[in-house]
This record gives sequence, structure tokens and C-alpha cells, in this order.
Amino acid sequence: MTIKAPRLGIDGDALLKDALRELELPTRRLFLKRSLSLGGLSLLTGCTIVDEDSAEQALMRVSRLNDKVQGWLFDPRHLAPTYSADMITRPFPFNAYYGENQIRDVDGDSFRLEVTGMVADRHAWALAELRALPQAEQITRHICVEGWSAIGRWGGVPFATFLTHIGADTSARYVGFKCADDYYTSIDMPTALHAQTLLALDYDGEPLPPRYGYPIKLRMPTKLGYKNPKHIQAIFITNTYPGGYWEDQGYNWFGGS
Ligand SMILES: Nc1nc2c(c(=O)[nH]1)N[C@H]1C(S)=C(S)[C@@H](COP(=O)(O)O)O[C@H]1N2
Ligand SMILES: [Mo]
Repeated sequence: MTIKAPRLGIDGDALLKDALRELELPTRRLFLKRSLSLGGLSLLTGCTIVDEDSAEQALMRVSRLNDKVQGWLFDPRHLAPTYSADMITRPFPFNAYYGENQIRDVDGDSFRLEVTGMVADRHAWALAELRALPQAEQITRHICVEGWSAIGRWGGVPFATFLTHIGADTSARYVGFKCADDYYTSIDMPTALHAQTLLALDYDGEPLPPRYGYPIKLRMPTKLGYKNPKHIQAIFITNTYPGGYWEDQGYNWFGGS
């Protein structure tokens, strides 16, 4: 991918290329040592770098700049590759910030999906109501920054359809997610409205098992694994940057794949 940085008057090209690659990884300090001088970093961000903290701050600024660039480059009409059923990875991997012995067991009968923020209709959704909406299916590749990828099959409500039903203000900047396991993340509105972004209720033709995020996960083949929240409890539409569990620890926020 060639990155053009038309709004940067400096030699942002090479810096941004590295930033786009490196800032998705939690090993951002290596990035400092390897490919970017402190002078370059302070030039790019307008931060004076005197210690590790200010370097961290400057890197965060590059990461937020990277979010902007990824946002500009994101083509809402471009579709991620889809695969045939015989290419599904079996077994599909489990991943979370905890081990398999701590997978959350959400009660589906009493479950209600909370909806707040810039929406017309804030009523909480029972699973049966979500299942009554039009459903879609996709076989796509999930890519985790930890170095693995896998092809899986998800079914559920196209997220754009859901946003229409709740009367979401689609001029808002962010959609935030709170999960039953205290995980949280947020995405940009163009990705929320993307044709392949799915409010997934099913995995491989069955209700999502707990390990893959029962009762609901957001599935986006255009974003890296950590942007795909499992066990969604609440969805909110906002203009206030909500961050995320890994994003607040340095993972790049846009997290395109
Ligand atoms: N609620 C919740 N969602 C989450 C996570 C998590 O720890 N909790 N981990 C993320 C990460 S890093 C990955 S790779 C995927 C893993 O999804 P899987 O178990 O279906 O493979 O879930 C993402 N969503
Ligand atoms: Mo991940």
C-alpha cells in the first residue's frame, strides 16, 4: 500500500508507512529505536521530546494521525474477501484478554442489549427482537495482531440495518461498545455503516457459543480482531472519543485490516 500524506508538509510519507505498520503492534518502543528518530517524531507531532513519557505522548499523536489517515483511505464500498465453506478454519481459535477457563456465561433469556447516546429509540433489545430483523451471513477472515488469522462463518443483523432501526444519528463520529466481560471498544461511523459489518448472533449456523461472544458480537472483516467486541452488552452513539481496552494501552484505534 502506498501512503500519500498530502496534508503533511514534511517527509511524512516514510514516517507514516512505518507508523501504519508498527503502531498496530503493542511493541511501539521498538518502532522508536528502529525506524524513527526522536527529531523526526517531534517534527511530525509538534511535541518536545525529553523523556519516555513525552515520547509516548508523541507516539499516541502519531497513532491518532494514523487513525485520520486510515479514515481518509477507508473506502466504504470496498468489500473484504469472502471465502467458501470448505475454507473455514476448524477449530476456529478462541482469544480474549483472559484464558478459556474464564469465558463469560451470559444468560440469554434475561439479556437486553442497551442502546444509548445519539439515537431516537433507546429501548433495550431482547435477543428474539434482534432475530426478528433481516439476517445476513458471511464467511470472512479474522486477523489478530498477535500473529494469527482464521476464516469463520458469522450470521446476524447487518449493523447498518440495526442503526436504522434505533434511529442512530449517523453523522456522529463514534459507535462505542461495552461488553459483559468489561472489554470495551469503539469504531468510526463509516465502518459501522459498511455492508459487511454484522451484529453477529450466530457462528457457523448456530447461536454464538460463549467462547465466540454469546449472545452478540460485532463482526467486521475490515478491522483487526481486537476491534470486534464479543459479549456486547451496550451500544452507544457519540461524538466523544470512547477509546478501547487495547486501544487505551497503545493499539492503534482505527485498527483496519
Ligand atoms: N468482549 C471481548 N471481546 C473481544 C476480546 C475480549 O477479550 N473480550 N478480544 C478481542 C481479540 S484481541 C480477538 S483476536 C477476538 C477473538 O475472537 P474469537 O475468540 O472469536 O477468535 O475477540 C476480540 N473481542
Ligand atoms: Mo486479537
